[in-house]
Amino acid sequence: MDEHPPGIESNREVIGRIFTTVAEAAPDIRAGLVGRRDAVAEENPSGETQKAADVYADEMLCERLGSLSGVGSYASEERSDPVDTGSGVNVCVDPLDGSSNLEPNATMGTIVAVYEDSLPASGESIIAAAYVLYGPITTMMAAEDDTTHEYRIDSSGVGHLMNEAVSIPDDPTVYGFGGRVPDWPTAFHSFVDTIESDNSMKLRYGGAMIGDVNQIMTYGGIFGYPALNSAPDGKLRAEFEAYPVGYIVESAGGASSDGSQSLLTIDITELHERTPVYVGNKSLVQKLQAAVAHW
Ligand code: P6P
Repeated sequence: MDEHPPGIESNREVIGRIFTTVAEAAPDIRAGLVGRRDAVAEENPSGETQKAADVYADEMLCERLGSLSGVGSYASEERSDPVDTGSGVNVCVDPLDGSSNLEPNATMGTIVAVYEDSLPASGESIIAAAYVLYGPITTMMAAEDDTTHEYRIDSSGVGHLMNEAVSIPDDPTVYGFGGRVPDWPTAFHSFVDTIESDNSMKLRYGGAMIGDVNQIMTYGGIFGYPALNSAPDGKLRAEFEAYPVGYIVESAGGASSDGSQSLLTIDITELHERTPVYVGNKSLVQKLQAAVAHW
């Protein structure tokens, strides 16, 4: 039970409104993908080509989340700086994760993170996170109070509980790692070799973090976008991808790492800062850390 002075909204109430708003937006984002596969002239702050669908989802979520009572700022992968929207928690969004999957009609997602601290916030100030997965059906993993629940989102944007208190399966069976294999550091390559020598493990990599992480949440295993020889910080953004997914996976009994520590304990100084990302079963993340700690 939230104990707070009358009239001062609890974070729980604001988080509930944020999750409901993201669920309600999901069918509209999904419907808006049609006819928005083309690239636009601009690049996002990470230097990546923006698709019309990225801009569409970002503008919708900025308007809907930014207008909520209790949301103090809106930031996204598609914008250089946060938008001041009043007072309260700070919302960071990857509006359309994996938009390069739009042309081949593969999975994509929306990621949302809620921080108490001002931006750029550390992972330790995250108080809630969720991702929407645009797959054969639309689902949402939502985590707060260190617990993750899974919902089916219907065509009206209403969430229906599918899996209460999600727990990653104890016996891992899938793995997937980003980046080009020749660009993997030797120690990481050796770790992947040990994974591949285990005949209970199968490769699952779809090119959109949310689709690949949802494989891990469903079947157990490990996903990573590693530090690369050409990019020691990897590709994924801490504020918009690593912290929220790390929080969701850890709240489901899994582990996250940047190669040496939980993603939630790494500090950032820039809003769009990147970090290596590994998430999955604790046993596999521990083996990963042992393998890459000395490279
Ligand atoms: P690559 C999508 O662009 C993304 O940010 C993540 O969703 C995904 O895990 C990664 O990049 C895929 O990168 O190099 O395999 O195309």
